Amino acid sequence: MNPLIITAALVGAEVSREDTPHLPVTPEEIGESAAQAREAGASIAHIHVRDKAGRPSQDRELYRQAIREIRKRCDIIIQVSTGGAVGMTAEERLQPVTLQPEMATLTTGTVNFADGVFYNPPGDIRRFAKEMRHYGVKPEFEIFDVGMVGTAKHLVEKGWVTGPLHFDFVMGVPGGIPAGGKHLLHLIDQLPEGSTWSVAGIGRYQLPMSALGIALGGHVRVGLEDNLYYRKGELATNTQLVARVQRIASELERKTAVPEEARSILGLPS
Ligand code: KMH
Ligand code: ZN
Repeated sequence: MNPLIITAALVGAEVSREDTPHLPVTPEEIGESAAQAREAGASIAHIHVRDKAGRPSQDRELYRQAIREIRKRCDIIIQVSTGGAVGMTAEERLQPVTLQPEMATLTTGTVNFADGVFYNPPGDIRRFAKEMRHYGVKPEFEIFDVGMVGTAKHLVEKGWVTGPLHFDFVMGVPGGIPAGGKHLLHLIDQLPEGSTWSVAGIGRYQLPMSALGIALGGHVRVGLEDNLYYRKGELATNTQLVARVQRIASELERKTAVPEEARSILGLPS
């Protein structure tokens, strides 16, 4: 089997320091958390940034600082969010793409997101795809429900996204596809030949979906963006969540990819 790519979703937009003291918030903390996740076995850091008050932000300068802090410390693949937080405009969300990170997320559909709506109309999706192509950024299709895979394939048919395709299935967001084995198999079944995929289970589904992802030959995303707990009632750190996936993979005799191997698997320049 391919080496396992572990993505560390370090920060997100929905959780706060009130929820957990372990959340990295400043660019330095994000850099440090990425370096520790890399040590523990992660090869991609999926990042959001926060402003001085700890609120979610898509500010280009904050991303520039966070990327600098990560790069000072390690060679992990940096994947910026273009999802940002519910309610942000397309202009706001696109800012970090102009910094030409190696990867960025691209959600290919609108979905209810707990009490909000994560709004991604067709015109915005095309615009995001074209901007990523313009800046040479590889999209990770961020799939919250089945129909989004079809829209991603449409972008490829139209030539707006080219190259090896990578999908991340985010499962268990209230409003999106539930987390579970049969749903995961159905999603995998929709993918174009040769695609790579990873799975991110939300909350208590993070652990079982990770185990499934490893066993099925896919890749895995964990981190505080998606889940705050190591086990019921016990808050986790990003490092602990990554290290656990690395240990499970090792028990299943699946090697973990270092960033250079992950670049090769994903078709990124080394
Ligand atoms: N915060 C969510 C509304 C992404 O990073 O691209 C969207 C999200 C997806 O987190
Ligand atoms: Zn995110």
